[in-house]
Amino acid sequence: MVTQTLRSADDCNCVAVPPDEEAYTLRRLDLSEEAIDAYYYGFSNRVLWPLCHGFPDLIENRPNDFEWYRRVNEQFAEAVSEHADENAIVWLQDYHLALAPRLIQGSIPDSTTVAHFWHIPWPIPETFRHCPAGGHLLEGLLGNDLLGFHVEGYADRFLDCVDRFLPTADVDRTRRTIRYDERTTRVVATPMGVDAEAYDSDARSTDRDRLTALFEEYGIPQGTTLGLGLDRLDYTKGIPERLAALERFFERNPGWRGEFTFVQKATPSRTEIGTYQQYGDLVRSEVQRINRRFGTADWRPIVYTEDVLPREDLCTLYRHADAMVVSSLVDGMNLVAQEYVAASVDGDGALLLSTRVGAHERLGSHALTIDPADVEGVAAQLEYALSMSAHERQRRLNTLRQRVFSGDIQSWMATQFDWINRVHDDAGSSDKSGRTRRRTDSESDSREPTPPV
Ligand code: ADQ
Repeated sequence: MVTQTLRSADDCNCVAVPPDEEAYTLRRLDLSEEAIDAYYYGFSNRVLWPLCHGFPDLIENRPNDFEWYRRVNEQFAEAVSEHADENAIVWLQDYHLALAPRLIQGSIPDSTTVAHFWHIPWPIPETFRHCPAGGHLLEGLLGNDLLGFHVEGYADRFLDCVDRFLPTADVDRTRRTIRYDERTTRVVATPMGVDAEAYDSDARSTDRDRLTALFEEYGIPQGTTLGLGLDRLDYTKGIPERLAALERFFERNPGWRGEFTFVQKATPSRTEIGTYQQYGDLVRSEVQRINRRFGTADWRPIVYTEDVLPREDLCTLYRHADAMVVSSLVDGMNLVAQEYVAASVDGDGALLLSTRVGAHERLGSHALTIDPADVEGVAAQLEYALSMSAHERQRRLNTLRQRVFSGDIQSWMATQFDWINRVHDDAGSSDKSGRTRRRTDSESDSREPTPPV
């Protein structure tokens, strides 16, 4: 939760951050264990996460979870209303706060703008109908003046769901606006990028000796060709599918045994939830099985680690990985793919990228596209990646790097705030009950913010 005009209070729940710069004030909200279990591990991650990623079978609709989700959203909304002054901008992040926008609008000055960025996909109506309290969720989100998604497809699906499940809403698909309960919400697609300059410069300052040390630490033969996967341990990331493709790759290419090592860095996530525990168990046992099948006394095909990696190590691996595999089954955007490209400063990497991630819209034409469910196809693309000429690697990466740099995190912020300012100005030209003041030609709808590249 970020508000533009935060007053610092002396109560102990406010803290200036980052500690050495004190750029803004963070207000912490206390949540009980029960609230965290039901709100975070419950409705957010047992209902909304699987729903939005198109896994309705994984939805666990436990009693009281939605009620806690509502209560915690109220808690956030109350906290915001204590800080949101006239003309403030409230910028909400993600699926944990779907009810907050409407609650906030009811308790802040009319001149305040409420915007929200939804970091994960939005499902098709046939999936959304499985959402418990789906109508409340849509109503909550239509408390926003601006609602952002990574890609146009998610924005369009949101409009589809509103159209279908809130019959009294007036959906304008051309302008991507929704008029509901005397309020207008503008829906936009603004793909998120990474801090490309920072990954570039951090990768440039890595030391080849660090790679040698990492190889030693993880028992990787020096000089081996390196593949890389880096993900949260989440069932959307397609890790077992990636492992199956690696197994097929080593079956098809005995010559690569001992010569190619795949490092899979996985970060345990939401481990309170059974589905995640089972997923972690499956990934670990598949790694062991494949390593038993192909490994030798001095070489393992897959080096699996759940270690927390310092940024220097992360950048070392990104820079020196000959192939990075992003095989998500569904992924709102996927920042890892963009970080890899930004850190590939020598122009000799290769990115295998699932067609099912938001980042594919920006990078798909020059990455090596994969369907994560097609084991044979992914194995073949990996063969291709490892046999690509230096010229082709460089040519593909040049374009990928241009796109990652021109659509970086700074440009995403600028685009978000262009839109926020625009809806703020539009709201100024009509009061919140919808009475529109006459606008001059220069304020017309042609004022589109610069689209992200
Ligand atoms: P995530 O699902 O978490 O994000 P992703 O976009 O790849 O997925 O971002 C993960 C981030 O965590 C990356 O910045 C990565 O570098 C970092 N990370 C992961 N493991 C790490 C480790 N061991 N050490 C250091 N850093 C690590 C959600 C959505 C995505 C969407 C983002 C942003 O699921 O689709 O792209 O939000 O909107």
